[in-house]
Parts: sequence; C-alpha cells; structure tokens
Amino acid sequence: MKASDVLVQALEVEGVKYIFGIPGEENLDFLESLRTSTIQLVLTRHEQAAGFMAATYGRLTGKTGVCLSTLGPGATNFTTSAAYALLGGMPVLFLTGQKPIKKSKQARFQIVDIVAMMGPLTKFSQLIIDGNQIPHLVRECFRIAEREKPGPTHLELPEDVAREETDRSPFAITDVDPASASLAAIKKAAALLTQAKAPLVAIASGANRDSTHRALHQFIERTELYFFTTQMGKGVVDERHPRCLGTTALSDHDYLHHAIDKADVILNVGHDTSEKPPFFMVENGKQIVIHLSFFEAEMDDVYFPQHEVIGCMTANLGMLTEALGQRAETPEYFAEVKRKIDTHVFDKNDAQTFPNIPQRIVSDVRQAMPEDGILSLDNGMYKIWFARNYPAYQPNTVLLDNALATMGAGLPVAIAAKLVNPKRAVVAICGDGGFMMNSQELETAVRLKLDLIVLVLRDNAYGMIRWKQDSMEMKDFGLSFNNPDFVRYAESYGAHGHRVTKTGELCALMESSFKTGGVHLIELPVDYSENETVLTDELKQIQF
Ligand SMILES: Cc1ncc(C[n+]2csc(CCOP(=O)(O)OP(=O)(O)O)c2C)c(N)n1
Repeated sequence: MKASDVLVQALEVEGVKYIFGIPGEENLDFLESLRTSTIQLVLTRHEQAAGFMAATYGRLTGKTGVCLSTLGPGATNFTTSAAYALLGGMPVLFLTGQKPIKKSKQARFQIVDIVAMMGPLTKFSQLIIDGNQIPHLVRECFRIAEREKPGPTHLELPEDVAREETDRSPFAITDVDPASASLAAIKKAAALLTQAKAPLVAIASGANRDSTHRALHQFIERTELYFFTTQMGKGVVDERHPRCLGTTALSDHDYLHHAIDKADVILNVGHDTSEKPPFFMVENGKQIVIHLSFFEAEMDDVYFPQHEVIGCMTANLGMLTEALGQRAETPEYFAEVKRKIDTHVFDKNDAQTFPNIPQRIVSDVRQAMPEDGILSLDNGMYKIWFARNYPAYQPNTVLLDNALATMGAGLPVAIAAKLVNPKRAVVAICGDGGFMMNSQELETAVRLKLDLIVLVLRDNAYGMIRWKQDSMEMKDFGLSFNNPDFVRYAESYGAHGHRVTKTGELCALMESSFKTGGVHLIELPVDYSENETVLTDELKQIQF
C-alpha cells in the first residue's frame, strides 16, 4: 500500500472527520489518498485560518483537529495558529508536505526547515523519513496532542516518502486513564479551605476542557463558596449563579478584584500561566493559592501557588468535595462586592446613545443569543467588554483567546464551532482590524453553506491599542485606518450584509438573521469612549 494511503487510514482510525487546509503540489499523493476516504477536506483561503479551525475542532471535542499545508510558504503560514493551539491548550496535528528528500531536482527552491520552525511551537515535530514509520508516528502525535496540557504536533511528509510502498497498518487506539492526586494532597487542600476565613474559587481554561464542569458545579453547590472565572474559564459554571462574582476581564482594580484581594485562600481550578493573569500573587503576601489542575503549576513572579492538587480534575474535585468538613462562614464582604458588581457593571445595558457603547452591544447580543449559542471573539477592545459583561450560561459558549491573544481568529474559529455544533447558533464578534486579517474565510463559510453571523465592530482603528496609548497619556498616532464598505464586501462573497444605523436594531437583526440562515455580516459602529470613562477612570475610584 502507498504510504499516503496508510497515513489517511491511520487518520480514519483516529476518528478524524475533517482536514482543514490548502494543498500544494507536494501534497498531491496525500490528496489522492484523501479523495476516497471518509474524511472531509475543508478547503480554506489561508493556512493560518485552517490552523485556527483545526485547533477549535480540538478545543471543542477534545479530539485532535487536523490541518494540511504544503512546504515553505504554506507551512510558514501555520506558525500563528500553532502558537495559538500551544498556548491555548488545543490538540491539533499540523501536516505539511515537502519536496522529495532522497532525490530532488529543485535544489533549495521553497525549502526552509519547517520541522525546526515548528519545534518551539508544538509539543512534537518530526519529519517522516520512511513510510513504515507512519502508523506509530500518527498514534504518537494524537496521544501527545490530547495529553494534558493538550496542544499541537507536527508531521512533515515528503513527496517521495508519500509514494513509497509499505505493508504496515494503523495502530489501534488505546485508552490511558489519567492519574488522580494522593489523599494527602486532597486532605491538605481541604484543611486549607476549612480553616480559611474568606475562601474563593477561581475557574480557568483547563476546567472548560472536559467534564470538570459537573464536578465543579457540585463542589460549588455543596461548599457554597463564592467563585469567579478567568476569561477562558467562562461558562464552566452558569454565570447567573447567585455566588458568581463574574470574570476577570482585567488583571486588577476591577470590582471583582476587591473580593480577590480580601480572599485568604483561593482554589484555582484549571489555570495555567499562559492565560493573562486573572490576579497577581504578591511576594510575601498572606494569600494562599491552591493550584488544582491536570498538570503542575509553572512558577512565575505573579503565580506561585503554595499547594498543588494534580491529576484528573473531575476525580480530584469529587474527592475534595467529600473531604471538606465544616467550613468557616463566607464573609458578608463578598456579598457586598457581588451587589456592587450587579449595580455598576451592568448599569449601562440600556444606554440609548448611538453609536452604541460596548455595554449596550454586549447586552443586546446576550439578549439575541440562545442559551446554548456560541460566541467566537476575535482579539480587540470588545473582548474585555464581552469577558466582563456577557454572562455565559454553558461551558465553551464564549470562545476567546486570552493566551496568544491573536487577532484574526474570530471568523475561522466560528466556522469550526459551527461545523462541530451544526444545530447551535454561532456568532463571530470581530473588530474591523481583526476581521480583515482573515475576512477571506467568508468565502469558506458561504461555500460550506453555514448559518453564521459575523458582527464587525467598526471604529476605523486598532481601538485597543488606541485606548492603551491614551491611558499612557500619549498623543493619538499611528492607529487609524479606512475600511471597505462591509455590506457590499459581504455581498460580494454571496453573504448577507447589514449595517446597524440606530440603537435597538441589533437584537432584531440578529434574531432575523438566525431565522433566515446563511452567512450574515452585521456592521456596527462602536463608541469606545467608555474605555476611558469606566476602565480607566471609574475603576480607579472604587470605594468599599
Ligand atoms: C496578529 C496580531 N497583531 C497585533 C496584535 C496587537 N493588537 C491587539 S488588539 C489590537 C487592535 C485590534 O483592533 P480591532 O480588531 O479593530 O479591534 P478594536 O480594538 O478596535 O475593537 C492590536 C493591533 C495582536 N494581538 N495580534
């Protein structure tokens, strides 16, 4: 059998449903093998977007997503999405082609060392030098990609190896049960929480990765502890919960941080330091942090937990729930912070001004979204507002990247989320900067006949950097641009284009777009003056 056939067979055995990407001539044997397989090729318009899609498939299913590119320029386009999957903890296999390694007539044409380039961007990067290696290398890539912390792997398949004959067949999948923590580690965590006067629970990205949400929900109900989430932990427990203090959209000084600062013990569930810090630990501070995660904490100046509970989070949370004895009363102070959050964070949800301020936009989107609808946020100023003001009701219903924090992922991530969840509403929220970094994928979405809304927030600038520039008291410089006519731009792809022109239109427009189906782009001008009013000025003056 041809090596490329065995590779495709091995991917089928792994349960691969989609391969996202753009083939080059170096992938043609692989493409021919794929043609008759059960795997669907999702052709994209940029390899970076294919990488984001495969990573999202991995993020949402826990199974390795797969993407494909040619050598050289196709492969170098994968770097941002590999970094995205690495920091974000998403299992992916990046497959790249290569010229024949034994005999090539093209000298150094298009050759760069892709295996070395992918080295620091993946958990494993390897050239396939012999077709007989394919079964074990594929199995190993999937195991490594899915093992905690999940992440990307890379295989490079040269043309001549793809064409080789091999008599090997794919490896079968074997299960590995993750270990759980020792009883001593559980007991120590329970003792710390029992003795605490003001314990808090932080819920982070790792908790959004498997069935942890059930165990966590039970833990919160039984212990009656107050909790908050990091940006990537949104939705693990329904944020409408009466003891939910919201999301750390910023690293300090928000209302929520007044509770965090008072907490003497924080049980941090599923955090890793790739995510922007939800709070800062202080050297010689009295606060104790318990790190409960699949894997050990990485020590950092702002994160150095004093106790760790490592291994299967579901099992460990279950044991901790059982081990917790009588716990001290939760201080009234947390209830007071909660009241302040409820009054101040959501106080401008009904603002009538136009262009709309972010609080109004977030509130309108929440109103239009079904309970289980999925938001995919690109990276820009609105991400902070959505993290802070959008209550997520279910796990993985706000897909944002607070690890690489790259622009350009919003639309490709939404496309993959829709493929994984065809029956659920999916909305991409992008800035006019981030959207234009992968807007060509509108064609992919239209070709795939997806039902999708893309909300483009227009401020004709790289708004987030402008806010930072302004808060550093620097002059407005170097951050403004012009935009295409987004309505006509969408229409030129065969999508529906809409422009919001007055307050109150957005919600109805989203609802009618869900009903009509197809790809809808909604352009919405945004007034970012609230960045300064709230995030810079108001938060400085919070009094308790
Ligand atoms: C690929 C990439 N380039 C640059 C940045 C730095 N950056 C972060 S946010 C931002 C501005 C985003 O602008 P836009 O998408 O228009 O959203 P806005 O902040 O205006 O809402 C920039 C340039 C980044 N995070 N990723």
